[in-house]
Amino acid sequence: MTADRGADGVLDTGARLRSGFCSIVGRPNVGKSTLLNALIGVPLVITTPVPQTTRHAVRGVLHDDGVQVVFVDTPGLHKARTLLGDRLNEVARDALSDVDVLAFVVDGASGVGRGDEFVADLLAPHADRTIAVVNKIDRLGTAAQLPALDAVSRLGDWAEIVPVSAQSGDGVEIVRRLIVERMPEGPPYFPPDQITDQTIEHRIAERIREQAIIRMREDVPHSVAVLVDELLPGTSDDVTVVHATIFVERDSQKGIVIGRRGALLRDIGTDARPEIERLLGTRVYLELRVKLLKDWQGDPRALNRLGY
Ligand SMILES: Nc1nc2c(ncn2[C@@H]2O[C@H](COP(=O)(O)OP(=O)(O)O)[C@@H](O)[C@H]2O)c(=O)[nH]1
Ligand SMILES: [Mg+2]
Repeated sequence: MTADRGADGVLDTGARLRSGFCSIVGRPNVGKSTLLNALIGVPLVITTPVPQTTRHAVRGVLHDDGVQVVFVDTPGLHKARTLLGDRLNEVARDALSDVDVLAFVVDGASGVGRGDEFVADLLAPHADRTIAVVNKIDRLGTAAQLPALDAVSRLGDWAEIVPVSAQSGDGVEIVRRLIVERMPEGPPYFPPDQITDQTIEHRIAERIREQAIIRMREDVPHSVAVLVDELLPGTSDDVTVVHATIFVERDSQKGIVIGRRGALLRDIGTDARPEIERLLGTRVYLELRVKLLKDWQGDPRALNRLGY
């Protein structure tokens, strides 16, 4: 990851600055993306109840009084069943090396399981720079917290173990402070007004994908991918026209995403639009279409085209 540290000298104020990288890792659905949003205080990445929602190593930047932390949100580490799954694991594994701190997120409410042990084994060589974050404590009574912390402590020799609720914000400030403390001296990697390396097109596509997958059942969410085709100026200055395509893997899924008389597709657009308008700072005219990209999860060329 150090190879990407290309923005040296962006802000040469002469002051002694500290900066570094912190990867957020764990099995799927433990709350990694929710934690990233809480740590930087901006709803940067989508979070849903569907496992494997995150498909990229998204960087979210915390600017904190002379300290810059570049957080890397990662796909959940899991037993892959598809080529997409393999690539997601690869992305997450790559995020383990060359970072200053690792945040190992565990779902304290559902208990430690084999998925967590699998991740803990990968983290073992980095335990001394790993902060174990026991998440979802809002769903645990006080009495159940201690056993949860104990179970996580038995997974490895972690530098710290912190109970949090990424959703309510409880304990997040403690995690933020522990991470900020560990940042070495270094130049800022991003200008002060930039909070991510994601393009605007990608962020828009993610908002559409979020709205699509929360409406789908079973395996359909995993079959959905979204690309923004183009952003065009509208008829007036305060309107942007967004053309985007929702890809599915099987012909039968087209109808599922479109819904009866297009009702579902309309709902996806209606609910994604406010967030897209906030991102663009204009009103938005959203034109969505649904296309079949047959078996894309197992097709290297299709995966490349979709950016995975
Ligand atoms: N009760 C509770 N739910 C949470 C918390 N953090 C995340 N979640 C939920 O857990 C699910 C997965 O969260 P997400 O951040 O997408 O997990 P990821 O797959 O690890 O990135 C979502 O439905 C979140 O709303 C928490 O602190 N408490
Ligand atoms: Mg995620």
